[in-house]
Amino acid sequence: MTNPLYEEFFEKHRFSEKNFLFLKNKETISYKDYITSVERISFFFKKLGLFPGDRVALKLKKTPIFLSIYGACVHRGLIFLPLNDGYTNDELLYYLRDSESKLLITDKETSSELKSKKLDQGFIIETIDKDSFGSISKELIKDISSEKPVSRNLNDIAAILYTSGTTGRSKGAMISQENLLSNAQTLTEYWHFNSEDNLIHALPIYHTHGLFVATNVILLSSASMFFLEKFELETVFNYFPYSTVLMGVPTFYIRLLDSKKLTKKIVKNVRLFISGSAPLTKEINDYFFDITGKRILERYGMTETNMISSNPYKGNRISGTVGYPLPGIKVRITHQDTGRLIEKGKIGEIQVKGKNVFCGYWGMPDKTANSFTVDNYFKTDDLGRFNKSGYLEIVGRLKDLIISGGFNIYPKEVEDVVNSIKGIKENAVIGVSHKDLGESVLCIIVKEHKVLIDSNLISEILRNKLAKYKCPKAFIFKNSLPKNNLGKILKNQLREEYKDYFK
Ligand code: MCA
Ligand code: AMP
Repeated sequence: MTNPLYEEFFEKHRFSEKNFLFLKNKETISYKDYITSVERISFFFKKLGLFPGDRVALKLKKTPIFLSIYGACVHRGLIFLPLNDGYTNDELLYYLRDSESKLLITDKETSSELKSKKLDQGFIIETIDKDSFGSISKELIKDISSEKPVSRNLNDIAAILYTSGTTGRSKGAMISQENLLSNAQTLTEYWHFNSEDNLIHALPIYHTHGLFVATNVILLSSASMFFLEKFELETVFNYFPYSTVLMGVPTFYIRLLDSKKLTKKIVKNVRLFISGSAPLTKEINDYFFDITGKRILERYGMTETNMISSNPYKGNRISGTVGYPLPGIKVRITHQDTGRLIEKGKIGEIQVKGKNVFCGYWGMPDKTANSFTVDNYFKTDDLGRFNKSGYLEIVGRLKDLIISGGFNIYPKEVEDVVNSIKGIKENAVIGVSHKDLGESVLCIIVKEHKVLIDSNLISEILRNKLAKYKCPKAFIFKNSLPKNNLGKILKNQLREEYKDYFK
């Protein structure tokens, strides 16, 4: 094979009239038309002078062209680098500079802003808007003779996905063709995907979940997707009778359960409900089962590892667990301090090894080395244990991380920005239980003496520096923060004190 990922996910659909995407306005995009746009964009990349291995960053709303650019990058051997469309310019520029991206594809507004502030140094900008207008749009209608995909092998990097960290800078996880292909093959088989499937795709496509889990599995199994811009409750209910699978974060299921429309009848044709990215409580899983008669299948993954474990397709799906390690993937539990293997049933750090595990952090060999054990297991920083039946349970995290509606927020990043505001002495950012989002962000602040600053002003400052989902939903002002003898803020104490804040 000359480009295994291209051949398995894209090439085979060249002549297929089957629908790949169903859009909200009743339009459809066939596989054949999709591959045509992939090849046209790939040709455009060639004309721009891009070479295999160059990084192509995207900051775009969720549209079909996003997926065409993904395919075009694989075709041309470029490294696909999708970014949250809600990032501020500060955040965006960090990723562009760190990855030394050659090209940014974004909307006209972002492009004009970067250009007017002369922030477009070191990379080309091309534009595409929600309605498909922009500098790339004319390329989509040009007739080009199709070219063969650039030769690549399984070890070549296909994508970089940034993940934040508890300390320091965000890290670009380098994901190879083999990482993507092996995981998609495993999931397709494990979850019984086939060409008859219609998936409701309501997730963002700049993360592993919506991009690699959902989209890659559909491409591999030649199935179709109802491609929604975002999770819209009413639209999801309208699609249920025509769908076979929903993939979502727990918030999707919480919102579905809040509606009287959720009945056994409406989900009759849906063969599989999958949840991941954040803990699904036993309560929600069991309640969903009571209402629909269908047991949500919970699975576990990470940007660095793709999917690690899953409850079984056939057999017992146990709520409160993330199932068995997927075929071909090794999962072990080790003592969080000594790193030694521990007895079955005891809690320790979850470590993972397999073809699914990424190749390291872009430009950060030390961080990469620190993330692996000597025998090459990836350290997840998640705490878990295997129960008596061999199901994995996630019981906590070693990392100071908040997961809000499936988005990861690292308190350190938010705290640093809050601390940079004049008049703020110190602050602590914590995750607090939230009915809709699972966890939500709360910021506890100590102001300098006699400073006049309120939560509205702080909120406004943060919104210019951080993507909205990272911004605290509430601020609390105190005279001091609880600390231990070494001066470390006692976050557990704060979490306990404010645990009912969003209730
Ligand atoms: C939106 N907002 C949020 C979130 N989403 N705030 C906190 N947490 C969130 N998750 C903010 C918006 O900025 C906005 O702020 C306000 O809430 C409402 O925005 P809206 O767009 O209406 O929100 P929504 O449509 O209700 O979105 C909630 C959502 C969405 C459906 C839960 O966040 C979502 O689709 N999450 C999925 C994330 C995901 O795919 N994660 C996978 C990561 P304002 O009102 O101030 O303007 S990959 C991963 O974790 C691993 C690999 C894995 O295992 O999958
Ligand atoms: P990300 O860095 O966005 O890839 O998020 C990965 C993290 O999400 C994991 O390390 C876990 O902490 C969390 N996660 C993913 N799936 C689940 C799940 N089913 N239950 C609990 N936590 C999960």
